[in-house]
Amino acid sequence: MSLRTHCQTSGWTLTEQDPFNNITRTCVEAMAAVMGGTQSLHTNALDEAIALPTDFSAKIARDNQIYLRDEIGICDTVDPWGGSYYLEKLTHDLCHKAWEHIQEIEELGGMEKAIEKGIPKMKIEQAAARKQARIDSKKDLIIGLNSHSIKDNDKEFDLLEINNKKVRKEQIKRIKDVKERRDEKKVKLAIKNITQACSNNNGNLLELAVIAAQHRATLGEISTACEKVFGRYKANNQIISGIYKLEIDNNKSFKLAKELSDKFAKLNGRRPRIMIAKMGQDGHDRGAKVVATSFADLGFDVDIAPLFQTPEEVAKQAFENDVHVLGISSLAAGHKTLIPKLIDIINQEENNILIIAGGVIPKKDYDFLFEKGVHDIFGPGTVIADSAIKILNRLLDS
Ligand code: B12
Repeated sequence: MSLRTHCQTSGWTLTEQDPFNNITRTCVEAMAAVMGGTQSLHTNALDEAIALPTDFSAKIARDNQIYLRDEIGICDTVDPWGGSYYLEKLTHDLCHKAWEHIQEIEELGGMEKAIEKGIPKMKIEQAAARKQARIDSKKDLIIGLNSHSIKDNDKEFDLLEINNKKVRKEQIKRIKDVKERRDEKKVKLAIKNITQACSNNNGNLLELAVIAAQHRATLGEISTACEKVFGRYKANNQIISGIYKLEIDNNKSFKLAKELSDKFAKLNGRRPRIMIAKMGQDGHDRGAKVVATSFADLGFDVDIAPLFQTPEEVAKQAFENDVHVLGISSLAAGHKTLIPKLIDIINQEENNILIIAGGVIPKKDYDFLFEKGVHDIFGPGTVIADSAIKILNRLLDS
């Protein structure tokens, strides 16, 4: 049987600025997937960097596929690029680069060992920092963001808004209903079998998890059954340094931000200290990591909190570390509930902590957050050195 693949166009390439350009980006990426022979395709919506898609934006995304199939006739040819020297060369280079990575992992003793040592994570973070610096310094152009951008690019269209509190209530009710209807004895036994298999190091955990799920055990119960033996994986949060700086060194904003952070250090006897945190179920850490490593290169002392924190945990760490700035990176739409809660806790003690937010936060929510006490918000496409300049000026003014 030939290799069957599903492809999704990139969400990362899509911008908050000039969002209608995203339709073109998605179309080109979809075309590449089809030309590469994919059997199944997901096309992203134009509001990707703003919120979850609406019916309006999802239809345009879907129509991109129909357009390629029915108007362009792209599916009529089995291998439209067959025989292209250039494409063969690209494929060849890609395979060889991938093979180098595979060899490196093998030498480390396999993927499990490599993950334990934090190697794949570090490489991803290095690549992300390099890419961010290339965008920030305009070495890589993104139309509507760092090239051909217009001032008034906030075209109005409807955004999907989810009522988090309502969804939470509904989900809790659903779980309660499921628990009331299931056979508790069977669930307990299935869960016990998982824990036992973990501690005896025998049995097929996937099979046992499927059985537990069939008896309506929840994902939380299944993973807790394993956690009892294995503990919970804690990512090693090291901050890589030097990568952002290396790519952007000569940039005007970078230099100014560095000068301001040096000035702050001189005046205060210690470097500006920022803590980057993520709260709730939001696991999008690329932005938080990129910001952390870039701020370190800009002369900040940077603390990075573990993922999935509660507002209480974040506030505690911020006080303990005596930070000047608390930067919340929020991409999973928890900003209207988690950030105000955090600010309430922070305000219970006397402090001068500057609260900053970043990530996927729709513009229409900015005023709400400012009213709650957020000082600045930096959305997708932020040039990191520029955000640092703004933050440092605030610190120096206060
Ligand atoms: C990459 C990505 C993922 C990756 C994340 C990998 C990782 N380790 O980070 C994967 C594939 C795992 C993923 C999973 C999911 N994702 Co996702 N993801 C994205 C995507 C495409 C890009 C995010 C990104 O990395 N951008 C690049 C970084 C560098 O940018 P950034 O974080 O915005 O940071 C910049 C600025 O915002 C700012 N900034 C950010 N934080 C801070 C902090 C400070 C202090 C400062 C100064 C600046 C600053 O500076 C940065 C540099 O410019 C976004 C859409 C988008 N284009 O934004 C969706 C998106 C965030 N994902 C979304 C969703 C729904 C999910 C899933 C729930 C999907 C699912 N059903 O499973 C899961 C959730 C996983 C989880 N537990 O959280 C939604 C969230 C919807 C919403 N907010 O309403 C989005 C918006 C897509 C969409 N429109 O539907 N995702």
